[in-house]
Amino acid sequence: MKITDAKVIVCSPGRNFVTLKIFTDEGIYGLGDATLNGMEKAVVSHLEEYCIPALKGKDPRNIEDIWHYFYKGVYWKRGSVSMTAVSAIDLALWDIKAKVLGTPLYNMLGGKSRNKILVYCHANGKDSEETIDKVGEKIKNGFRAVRVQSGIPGIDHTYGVPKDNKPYEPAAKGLAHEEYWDTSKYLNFLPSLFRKVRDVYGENIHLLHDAHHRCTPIEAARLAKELEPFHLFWLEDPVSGELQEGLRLIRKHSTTPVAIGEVFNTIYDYTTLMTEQLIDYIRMPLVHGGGITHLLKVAAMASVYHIQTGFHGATDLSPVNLAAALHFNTAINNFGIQEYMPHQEIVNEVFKVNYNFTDGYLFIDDTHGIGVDIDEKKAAKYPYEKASLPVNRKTNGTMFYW
Ligand code: GCO
Ligand code: MG
Repeated sequence: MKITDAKVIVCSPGRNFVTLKIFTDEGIYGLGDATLNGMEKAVVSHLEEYCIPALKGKDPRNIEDIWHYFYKGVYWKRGSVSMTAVSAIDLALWDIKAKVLGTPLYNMLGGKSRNKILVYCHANGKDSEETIDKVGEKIKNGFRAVRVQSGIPGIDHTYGVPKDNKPYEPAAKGLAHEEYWDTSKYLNFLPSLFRKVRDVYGENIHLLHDAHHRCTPIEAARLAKELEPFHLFWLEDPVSGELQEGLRLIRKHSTTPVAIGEVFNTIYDYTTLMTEQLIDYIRMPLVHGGGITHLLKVAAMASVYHIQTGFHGATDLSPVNLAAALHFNTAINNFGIQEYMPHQEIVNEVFKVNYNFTDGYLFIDDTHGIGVDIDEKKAAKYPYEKASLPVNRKTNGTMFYW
């Protein structure tokens, strides 16, 4: 069996998606997600200029070898652009292999460890009151785990909260706009928000929160400690992703579980965090973390330390990634939770999906392969539109983490 060609499909049904389609001489093709929010064209060019020419003629069944060809074989390795490209290739190859063997992907990964995938959704409001109402709506819609983000008194615009009443979407059209941030206002506000949420809804719902990389280690330690009485399922990205040592200080002070890694790309970003048992959940998604091939290794190493998966699943990861993640989550033993930010309806015009949400869980059907298809004619109706993530400054103008 041979790879005859591959192409990159860029479309923007409400937001940008990059999809890799790999063709074989047996007429079977595979799909991979290659979306890197706000940096889409960098991945497109990496795939088109460097990866696709090298893929042609290779046997798509040799996934491990092809993975290492584009990882070990490449001198300038790692980094989000090249790892997103590697991930897309990997997903497409697993899709092809499962289609050739006539089975849903989870069967190739060890079969079913569970029948349904626990997910968490996002609730956000402009202030505590609205946020608490939104948590209630999510519980009513069947969710058993809710990420809680709220506008903060004295800060104009907060991560995770839309300006209008639309669903939250991280990137906005055009160039990056600037936001302003005040950590002390955030730290003073957040524990009181969670106290109110627990007072209203009790302990019978999982609560999560994303600090989105904005605390110093000691601030993060304070936050994790003060949130401890409210029993979070996890506190996400309490310190910026690149500062692994920062997690030590949080652990010293608190038992609030920690999730990290949506901006990580390889197992090497995790080794210290795992061996020192500094985290509880792996956030690195298939689409940016080397696909199935690499995440199988990350999950296996994590399992040794009783660390579970909780993959990133924002709207900027396409349905191809989400479906692949559901197969992965179905199969591995140390699955924890999956983030689920439902795509807008218009996305389902372009992507035919094989999962559905019922009562707090996502279910994946038995379509062979990853099970998602793309309608290229429909995709062509929605051409790429430049969009960017915001940049963030402290209120005194200093550049900060977004
Ligand atoms: C999350 C994330 C997202 C990211 C977004 C960036 O936990 O879901 O932090 O909201 O900010 O995916 O593109
Ligand atoms: Mg996050």
